[in-house]
Amino acid sequence: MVAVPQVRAPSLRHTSGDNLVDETDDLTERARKLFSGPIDFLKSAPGLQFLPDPKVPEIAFAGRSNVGKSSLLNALTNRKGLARTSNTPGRTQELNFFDVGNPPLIRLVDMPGYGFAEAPKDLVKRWRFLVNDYLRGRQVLKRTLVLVDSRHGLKPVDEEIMTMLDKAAASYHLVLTKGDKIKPTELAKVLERTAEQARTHPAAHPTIFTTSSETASGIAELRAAILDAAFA
Ligand SMILES: Nc1nc2c(ncn2[C@@H]2O[C@H](COP(=O)(O)OP(=O)(O)OP(=O)(O)O)[C@@H](O)[C@H]2O)c(=O)[nH]1
Ligand SMILES: [Mg+2]
Repeated sequence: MVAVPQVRAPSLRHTSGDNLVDETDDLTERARKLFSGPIDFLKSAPGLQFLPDPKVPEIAFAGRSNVGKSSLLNALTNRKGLARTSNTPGRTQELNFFDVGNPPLIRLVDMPGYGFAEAPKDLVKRWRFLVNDYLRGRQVLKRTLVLVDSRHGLKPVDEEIMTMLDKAAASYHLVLTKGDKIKPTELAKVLERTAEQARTHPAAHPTIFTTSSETASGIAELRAAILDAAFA
């Protein structure tokens, strides 16, 4: 077993004259600050043997191909081209690690999508094993974000990965993506239905996020949840 050093959230206390002043205790504000600081691509891992040292809390982005994982990572970090996005499913092919903070306080992990039928079968299998093994076995993984296209809601392949995470007791947030693509009334219905379905999954966090990487709706809230999960 690898010993994981204790990592603390950045202290936002600073001295003003001789006084120690609390700048803010607000999680959203702390998350905003952290995510507007240095964020760097660390490495791509095509296999488990290439993972970085497990010394920093990690948050993973999982979900079907083209659901918007890389776009969400870019929106959260306010950097357009940090993670590579594409209209063509299958853009992200390895586990990509991004350091938030310098020295890093949190690592974001962009992953290949699952359920991508057009890719060669052995490639899909390899991605699936890599993603599943990482999600099930990574000790510093503090939370997984399971992204779901808000236009479609949960598909059988989403439920499959949720069940896999349930069995591994690996806690996850469902995140409805591309909220700008449907009407708010529709989005509310999908959210309600998804929450109902999530209740049967023990590792699903009760809070479900609705986001848009286009309009940045829901992004500040998700940043706060990431910071919270990383240091819970
Ligand atoms: N309108 C809108 N489009 C989005 C949003 N998020 C992603 N997209 C688009 O959806 C497509 C796929 O986005 P990606 O971020 O590459 O999706 P991915 O899940 O990383 O895909 P893979 O790496 O192939 O698994 C791109 O054309 C994005 O511009 C969103 O919130 N709103
Ligand atoms: Mg991607």
